[in-house]
Amino acid sequence: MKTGIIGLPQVGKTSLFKILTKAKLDEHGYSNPREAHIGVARVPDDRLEKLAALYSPKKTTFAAVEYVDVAAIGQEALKESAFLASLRQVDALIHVLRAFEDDSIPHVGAVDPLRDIKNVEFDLIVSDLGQVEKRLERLEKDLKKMRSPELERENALLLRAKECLEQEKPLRELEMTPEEKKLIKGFMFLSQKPILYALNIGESMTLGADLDAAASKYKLEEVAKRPNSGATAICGKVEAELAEMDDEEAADFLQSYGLHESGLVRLIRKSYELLGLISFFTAGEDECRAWTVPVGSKAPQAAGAIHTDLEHHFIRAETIRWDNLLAAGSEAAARGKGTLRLEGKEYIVQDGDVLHIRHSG
Ligand SMILES: Nc1nc2c(ncn2[C@@H]2O[C@H](COP(=O)(O)OP(=O)(O)OP(=O)(O)O)[C@@H](O)[C@H]2O)c(=O)[nH]1
Ligand SMILES: [Mg+2]
Repeated sequence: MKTGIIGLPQVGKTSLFKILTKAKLDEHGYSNPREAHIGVARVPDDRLEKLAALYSPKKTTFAAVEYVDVAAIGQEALKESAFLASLRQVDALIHVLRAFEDDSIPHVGAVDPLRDIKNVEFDLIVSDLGQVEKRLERLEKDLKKMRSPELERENALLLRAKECLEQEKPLRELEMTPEEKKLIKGFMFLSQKPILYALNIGESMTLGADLDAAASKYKLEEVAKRPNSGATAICGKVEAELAEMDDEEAADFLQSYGLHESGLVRLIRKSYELLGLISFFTAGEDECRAWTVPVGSKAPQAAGAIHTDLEHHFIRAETIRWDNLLAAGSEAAARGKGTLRLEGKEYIVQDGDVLHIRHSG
């Protein structure tokens, strides 16, 4: 799963990328400002940590999200094929928004995240519209030569997409059936990707409260409620300092700002939710591990995330919710209490399930 970090120039994209992925980018990394940086962040999960405390495994493996940091967005950048290519391949976007005051760092006018959202959204829409129009022209020619139901379906759908874009609405707001989504998947439209707006706010002594209030202060509540959209706030400056500290220091530091957790934890979790992903766990003495599957996955599909053989030879899944397992203290005790149960091929895996796959392979 890949998430692209986008935004206007100098809003803090690369700073956020570095703290998310703990990447050490040397100055050479910037020699080509259009080059995308790619890194991995683990998805924080205290449920997994608690399971690991119960099993004391040799290894604990967290789920991971990949982040891509691209150059500042704009009409010009979106005409570059390398820039477009690195952006098209992502599954979701984080749009970093300038909300901090700092006269030494230039910005297009005063701090106004809602205006920036509209401008960047417009750029994404224009890029998609160009692509739709090009394909429609081609389809028109092809349909003159030969009518096929397949081409006609595509044509009708792209006409709807065009209408949506012409109303300056992103494709993530266009209602589509699963078949239609499949039909246009190949275009990798930018405005169709789920988006998380991340306000990069300034430092303050009341940071905890400021982070909570940021979305409403900058009037993002409405845009965050739209389909496949969300909003969160971080303070890049404080997160950068946190990233340099050990756990104990970091905990003290967070407390001094009135914070329970790093804003980063919230941001990673939100981007995971936005993608419609859930975690299930496998737990044992060798390894405790979090696995990622889309919401609504059935047990064999979850088994397949571990290993394709497990999907093919799936028989049943011993299933228990993570907190029930912790409450019971062991699988044997949970079986005795009846909280550990056997589920079949039609079982829809729930976020937080601990699974033990029984297979015939
Ligand atoms: N005051 C303040 N400065 C910040 C913050 N985040 C980033 N900056 C500064 O803003 C400048 C740009 O930061 P980057 O992270 O490189 O921004 P970017 O969006 O990647 O910039 P481009 O890739 O050039 O568009 C740097 O000088 C940062 O130190 C913040 O939260 N507060
Ligand atoms: Mg950058």
